Amino acid sequence: MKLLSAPLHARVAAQLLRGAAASALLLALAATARAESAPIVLTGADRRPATSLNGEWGSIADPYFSGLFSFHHVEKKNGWFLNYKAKPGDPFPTEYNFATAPKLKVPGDWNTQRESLLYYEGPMWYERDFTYEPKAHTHIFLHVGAANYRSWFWVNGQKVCEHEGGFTAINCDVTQAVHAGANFVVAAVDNTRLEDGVPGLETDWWNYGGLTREVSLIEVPESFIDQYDLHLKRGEGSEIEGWVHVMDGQPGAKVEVEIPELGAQQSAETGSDGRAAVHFSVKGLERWSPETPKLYKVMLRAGQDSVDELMGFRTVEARGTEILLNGKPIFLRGVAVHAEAPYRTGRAYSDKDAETLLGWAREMGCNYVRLAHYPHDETMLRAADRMGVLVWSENPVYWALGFDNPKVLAKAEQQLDEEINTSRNHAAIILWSMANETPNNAARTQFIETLATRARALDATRLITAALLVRAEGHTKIVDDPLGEALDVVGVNEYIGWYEGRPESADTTEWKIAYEKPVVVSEFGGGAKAGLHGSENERWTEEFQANIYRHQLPMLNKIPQLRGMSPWVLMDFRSPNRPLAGIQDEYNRKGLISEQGQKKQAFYVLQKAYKEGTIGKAD
Ligand code: GCB
Repeated sequence: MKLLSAPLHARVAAQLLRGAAASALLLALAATARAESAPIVLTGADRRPATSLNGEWGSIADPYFSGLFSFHHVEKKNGWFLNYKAKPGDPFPTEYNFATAPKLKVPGDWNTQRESLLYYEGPMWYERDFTYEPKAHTHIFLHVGAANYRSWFWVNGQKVCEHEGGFTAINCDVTQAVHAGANFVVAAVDNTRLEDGVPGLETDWWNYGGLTREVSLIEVPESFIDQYDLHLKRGEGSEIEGWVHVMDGQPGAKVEVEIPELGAQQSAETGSDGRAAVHFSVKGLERWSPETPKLYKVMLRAGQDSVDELMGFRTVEARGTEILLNGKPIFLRGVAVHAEAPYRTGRAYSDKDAETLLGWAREMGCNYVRLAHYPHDETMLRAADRMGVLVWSENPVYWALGFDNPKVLAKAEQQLDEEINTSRNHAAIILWSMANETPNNAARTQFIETLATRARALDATRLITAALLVRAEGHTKIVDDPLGEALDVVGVNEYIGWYEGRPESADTTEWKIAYEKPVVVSEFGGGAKAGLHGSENERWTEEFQANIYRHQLPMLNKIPQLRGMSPWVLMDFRSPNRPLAGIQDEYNRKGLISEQGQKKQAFYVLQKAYKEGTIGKAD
């Protein structure tokens, strides 16, 4: 864990800077004494009081990377973040000005905010002014829900941190950079796809760039709770266990956990690693489940710091070919969901987006969603907790990556750590997915096994999965990818009736699955343009898509270890891989609902099966 204390000279520089106008001299001083540090994970950041920095930010597209390169290669002389406002007497003309530059809304991708940016891939510079009154003896974090894909941040010209990965939160310590009074923050966000990125060069979704999730300042005491993990212990009883970590505290610091509604209170002390182990029994606990998504207020305290959480308690485990929720077998009636905003398109970020998407899933009879193909935001996970929808959460290891490149593994590990450490207190999440549809070779298997081992070490309370490809021998589908060994639940993607064969081919398909483990068919489906009608033999009609579902469901029902499914996909979503004019128009049309909310016939086929319990073993 990285210590947050900045070197003394940085603290002095920051004090000098507090309240001072941003002059070139001070900025240069700040640049040499900058307190740049790696971002940290803050569990439950959204539960803390915050100063919002959402709203309109000045924005400058930088397709030639001039702003970044001038920072990195020209001795910090002319970086766009340093003199963003022209001043009389400047020795050179300032050819940009954030104050008069076009605005972009934060949160939000840039692609859907300005027509000229729909296909833009490259760096975008963002700037926003804010006033602030820092309190003494605090840490101030710049909290960025997500910035796709790489990002760099400066406060008052002082670099505070950088980050890679487009779907996990960033918390930069800006304590040394923020002054009392007027301040400004500059962010450079670059969505250039990278060969050694995670994900890599090709995905089947739009590469939405920008500050796609909420941005705020979070102030915490000097010593504070950064991460915690509280969960119900597996078994019959009602024992809550876990830990609370205190950053920058002394060993032996007192930590308290209280659940007022259960009259439960527990104290513990931190060890030399800053962690306090917690273990206590509660009486009268109502377990969280899709039928009873009970959430409790949980108060965490350490010294001056406190966090008020809202948490559900449940257990999940795999036994033989069963998935047990609270000790009882469950069938996952699901659907896959992209973080695509309903009605307006673009990257989803709001409560309303989450409630619309999960509301549709609920309406269809789902108790589960596969949140594809990357970690979704806190609003989605909070909504899933509240609405009682079980979640498969996924690391963006997608299709072919540089599996033999240790740099790529390090990036995947970092994103996995951030995902688990941020989201581990959501009762809704039951599955951590390591990857989607990866090629079966030794380097890939080792790469993902490494991730699975890491995920288990971080969180032994959930199940590990991945969506595997299937191979075929005649009419038989074979699931024997060696990666299955490393999984608790085997995810299987197949597209019978769409990419292969006819919908009726499903009737004669047999399945051979090498693993006596629960199987979730994590994808199947086909495309249809909402409102396009015709015969069930005509591709792209709603009838064709519905027919795929009518033949898939009885076939899937014959797989003995089938414990769930999440057909592809709840709603149509933008993808540059889908250019067919008049039909796709750069949308993947496998949605059961269009991006404008029109339900297609297949929605009702699946709804009927889910509601009447004709699919899977009843739970
Ligand atoms: C898949 C991928 C998913 C695609 C889908 C499709 O197998 O996992 O990301 O969007 O197929 O529509 O082809």
